[in-house]
Amino acid sequence: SEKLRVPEALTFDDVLLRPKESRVEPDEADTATRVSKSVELNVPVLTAAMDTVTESDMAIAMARQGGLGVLHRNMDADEMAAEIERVKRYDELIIRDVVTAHPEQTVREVDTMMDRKGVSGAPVVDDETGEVLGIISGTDIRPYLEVGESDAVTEAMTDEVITASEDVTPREALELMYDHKIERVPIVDDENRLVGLITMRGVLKRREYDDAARDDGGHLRVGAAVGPFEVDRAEIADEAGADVLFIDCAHAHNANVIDSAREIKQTVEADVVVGNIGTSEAAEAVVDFADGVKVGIGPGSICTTRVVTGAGMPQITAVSQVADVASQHDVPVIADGGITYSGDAIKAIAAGADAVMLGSYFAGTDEAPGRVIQMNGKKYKQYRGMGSVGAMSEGGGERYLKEDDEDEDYVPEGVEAATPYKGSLASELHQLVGGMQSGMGYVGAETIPEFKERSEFVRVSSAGHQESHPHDVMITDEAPNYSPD
Ligand code: RVP
Repeated sequence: SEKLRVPEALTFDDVLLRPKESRVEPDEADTATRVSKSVELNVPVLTAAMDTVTESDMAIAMARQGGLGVLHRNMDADEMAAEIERVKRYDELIIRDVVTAHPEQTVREVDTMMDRKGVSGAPVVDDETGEVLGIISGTDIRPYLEVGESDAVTEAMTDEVITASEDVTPREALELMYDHKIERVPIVDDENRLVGLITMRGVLKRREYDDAARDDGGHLRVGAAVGPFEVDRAEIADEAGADVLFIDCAHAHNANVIDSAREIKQTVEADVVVGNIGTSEAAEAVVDFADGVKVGIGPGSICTTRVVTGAGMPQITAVSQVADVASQHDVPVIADGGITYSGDAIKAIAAGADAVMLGSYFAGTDEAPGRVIQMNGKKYKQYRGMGSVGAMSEGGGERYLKEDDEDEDYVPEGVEAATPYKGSLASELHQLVGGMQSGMGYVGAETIPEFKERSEFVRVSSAGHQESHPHDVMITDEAPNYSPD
């Protein structure tokens, strides 16, 4: 019958990248990409908007490493705003909460105060006007402690202060500090009033993260999930400084969802990524306004959508169908869910994605919410679907909820689970991205766009799949990037 003439859809394990001639060494492969029209990343990886994966700690760690964390929405809009602001303020170049000394204090008092606050220097500020009168450091104080500890701090301070204005760049600040052999530069307004402080330590600390995802003002980037009908939350998150809003819906190819997403897009300054979708028609329906699209109908490790509803789309086919349409409109594509190994992540990019989103891969790291649990001498962390009973009853589940559901009437589309404890996000991400770069090496591509162009798949049989994994041996030592299913 016509009904049974069905197209085939493929997923990660059905395909492999065909090796090609190459001159590319893996560590030369450049992973820079775009997640949405105006947000570029050096690392093409996002953490899932799930309450066991991404809160501000994860978002900070991800942005520092060059990726992007997407805050979950199982919290009210004000809490979300506070989380966004925490990420935005985190690696700030200019310290706003400055420890200051005051002219009427003695050298001894200032020394004690600096000791207590754990700083090695402080601007001396006029209480009335807020003007910077001088700057005092441990080195200035030391000689006075012997002979004049009750002298006024104004005796000991340096009064020719090198200051800068708020628009100073990290580089300029560092040059000022080197040129004048100083360790801190007060930031002042037009009337020489203190507004902040830049320290040598602060500038050098930021340098450790030279791949970090930062906005034009130098603040870490952060994404936030908003329900398709949560216009208020979208406005609040936007106001708080979120760089990208992710319309968080299990099936975004829905006329009401799309109308509302369009309205949100018109209201906010942030980029708006619409998802999830899994077909070319769904992509057609949103590419005229979306700043990015997110793909994944049922591939997630904790997701039961396909078994509960009978609907879904194997992820490699879903990504390539969406990407065929999105790429024609210059709309970036994010492949969300189902990625177990670094090889899956780079296959998603070969299928047409610009970046990948992962949940289970990172849920076991220190930066994910929740504590470490011990079972039978092994360490785990909790990981649950946002459509699981546990997550829905705590509020986040509108994504999977029918309007008049009561607690006990939930028809969940996710499960609650535990995942092995994995240590730091940085080392997990290093393995993931390293494996992806090696994949680029096998295909001979130096950049993500080139890789998307050049990569080809071969189809794998179940015998081929078995051959791919370690076989006919007993693994004796755990590899940092492989554990048997
Ligand atoms: P994974 O990386 O395979 O663990 O998948 C994570 C993705 O699964 C999320 O980004 C989200 O799209 C999806 N998800 C989250 N909750 C549920 C559910 O309860 N069904 N699915």
